[in-house]
Amino acid sequence: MESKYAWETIKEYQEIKYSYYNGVAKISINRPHVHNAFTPLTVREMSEAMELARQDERVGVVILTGEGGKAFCSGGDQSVRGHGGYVGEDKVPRLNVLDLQMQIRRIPKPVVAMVAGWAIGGGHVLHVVCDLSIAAENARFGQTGPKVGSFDGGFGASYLARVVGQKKAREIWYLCDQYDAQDALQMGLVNKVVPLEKLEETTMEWCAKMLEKSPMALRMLKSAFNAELDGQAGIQELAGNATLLYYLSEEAKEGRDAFVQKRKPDFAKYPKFP
Ligand code: S0N
Repeated sequence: MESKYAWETIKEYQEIKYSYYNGVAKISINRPHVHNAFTPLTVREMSEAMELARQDERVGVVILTGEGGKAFCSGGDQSVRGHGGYVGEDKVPRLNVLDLQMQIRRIPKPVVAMVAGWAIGGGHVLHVVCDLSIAAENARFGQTGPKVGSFDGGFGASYLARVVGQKKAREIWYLCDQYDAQDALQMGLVNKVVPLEKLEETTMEWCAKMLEKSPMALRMLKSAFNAELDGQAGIQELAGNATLLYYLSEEAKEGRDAFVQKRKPDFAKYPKFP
């Protein structure tokens, strides 16, 4: 489907597209012939693009999606699944999608899954770990692990259970059924369902709303939502943001300046809030 937005290609990749428009970075899996199943290379490219989006100061929101309108992502490419992971040109088996999941959670900007068609297996987990999911009416969701000899006991199980509840998450994994967009909306698995032809427009409208908001407030909220679930690693992320804010203060700069100027710091002038 033609986009009405003038997406600028930031970098050419083999298995994904990475583009930018108006504060939004779009990472799109470009393997529609296999419903956007991922190989180690797909994941490596997505990972690099996610890092580029993180470092790009123009980017406030990231969209994760798949090309073709028939699939968001159908998980790991079963044709290259080898002994201990997915095998790329270097013949090394990898489960590198787990690192990408962490990146999606850690990037201090909202990540929106724009889901048309299949979001299945490891592809389903990718949308689950995104901050928000907007689905087209043709979207279909599900896990296939126990059917095809795999499982994701990390975010794919525990975070899914936080999103839809324990009973529903167990049903999704144990039965390997497929759920339509309305089912997904009802169980809180997606934020909104729209006709396919409105998917990109609605996603961009949601992005525009977030881009109007305070980036620091969104950043703090994302790390706060994560902290509640991620234990010590979550606290580290939230605390890192607290340090960032403290570094911006005159009080913290006084400590730095005093050290550089080889004098005693004067912290007395800073307020001691009740
Ligand atoms: C999505 C399904 C239900 C769509 O069915 P439909 O519409 O009948 O289309 P098909 O004819 O089946 O598919 C069209 C073509 O696309 C190929 N294809 C589809 N999915 C894949 C895939 N995942 N890998 C390779 N090829 C795929 C079809 O073969 C077909 O090709 P042609 O036309 O040549 O015949 C249906 O396609 C389906 O069920 N797909 C498989 C879904 C699946 O089981 N995915 C894998 C699930 N497992 C994972 O994702 C692993 C999870 C994971 O990655 C992970 C988790 C935790 C820890 C580590 C890992 C890790 O492994 O990295």
